[in-house]
Amino acid sequence: MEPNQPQKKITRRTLLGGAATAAVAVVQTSFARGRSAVAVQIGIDEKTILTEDPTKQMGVPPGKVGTRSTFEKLAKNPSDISSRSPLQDFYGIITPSDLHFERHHNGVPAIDPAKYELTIHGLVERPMIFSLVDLKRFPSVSRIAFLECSGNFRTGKETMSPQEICGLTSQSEWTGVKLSTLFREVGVKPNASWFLAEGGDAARMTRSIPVSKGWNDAIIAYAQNGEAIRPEQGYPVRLFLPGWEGNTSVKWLRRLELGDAPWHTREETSKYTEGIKDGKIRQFSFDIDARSIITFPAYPAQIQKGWIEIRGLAWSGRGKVFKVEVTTDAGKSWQQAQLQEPVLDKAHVRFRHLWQWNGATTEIMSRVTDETGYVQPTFAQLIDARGSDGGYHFNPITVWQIKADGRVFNKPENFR
Ligand SMILES: Nc1nc2c(c(=O)[nH]1)N[C@H]1C(S)=C(S)[C@@H](COP(=O)(O)O)O[C@H]1N2
Ligand SMILES: [Mo]
Repeated sequence: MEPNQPQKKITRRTLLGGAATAAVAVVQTSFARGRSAVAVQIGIDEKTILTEDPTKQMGVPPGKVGTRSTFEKLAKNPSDISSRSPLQDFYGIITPSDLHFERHHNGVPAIDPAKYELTIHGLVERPMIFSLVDLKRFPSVSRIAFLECSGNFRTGKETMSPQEICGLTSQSEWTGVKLSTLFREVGVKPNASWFLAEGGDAARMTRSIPVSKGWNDAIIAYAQNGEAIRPEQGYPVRLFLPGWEGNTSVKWLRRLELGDAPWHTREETSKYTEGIKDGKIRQFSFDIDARSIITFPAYPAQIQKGWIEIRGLAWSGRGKVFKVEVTTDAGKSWQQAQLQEPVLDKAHVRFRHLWQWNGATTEIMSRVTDETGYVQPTFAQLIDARGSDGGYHFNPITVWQIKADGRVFNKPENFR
């Protein structure tokens, strides 16, 4: 139920009506029980059993794995190369693992964990090969952090949900061994300033990473939200670089090579650079800039007059979210939203703001400031700074238009 909808009144008539329905249900019990169990197990629409009173029939016994209610139609809406998290359907800050966005350059490889190997070589004292068992013997670390693709922006039409606009960001609790632990194990040489991370997929995706990030907070991750990393997220092992553009978190990680200069791989020349003014481009733009988006009310929601809890997500790759401001009058005035604890470093944070909608058309938006003082820009400011090409690292304020009938639409005002 949306927060501004009136509650259904309980009358004597409704109570009596309920009792009468129950009597009918008793007669159908054994038939209904069979139907109910089958419905859940084969995943058919539970509406077929909705006429029954669930307190009058045996429920379905425990299963090998839990299931999402078939009433919840959550989907990642995949294309050939990516799938996007339905941000508008989430609560709290953790992305359910099966709804984590996916981006693969050449599909998901099948890797046997028993045969898995991670090679570390180059400018090191002791080149080594680690099995998965080896990696799990080291002291482990867990941290909640987001992962976002640097190409996480779409606009162009009114009928776009948060998922379509910026669903290439998700958040998990990642567990693994600190890369600094492995660096000490192999004895990284003092003159090593970069390392190459290589994936074991058909794309053999490779990125050059400054060694300082490896010493600082890089994780060789083998678990996600309490279980082994999913194949889509890099099973059995991925590199995880908190706060950095998603493509540096190389999945299906099989090799790290220490060196004294970047490799200028395919992913660093033909891709993952962005235009700045005067025909110049930025390369190695690792940090994810601060961003926020209102996820409710947002397309395709329709609201009613009265109190609304505006809700959304905010994050920064450079540290903690400092504040989120919300406007409900198309930018004339801004008010500070409440941040829901925990406010974690390089993590999605949930914000909320109470608003009484009077039924007039308006525009609502959110704007984040991170702890470095960086303020989320408007689309016009970004275009101004970069030239006409949007490219990667495009994190503008999202504008939602509220129509008189309460329907909410993306405002693609700025589309080039
Ligand atoms: N080996 C390998 N690693 C990869 C990729 C890939 O195609 N192959 N895609 C990258 C990109 S572009 C992103 S945004 C993230 C996506 O991670 P996810 O699919 O777990 O969300 O993984 C990165 N790591
Ligand atoms: Mo990406």
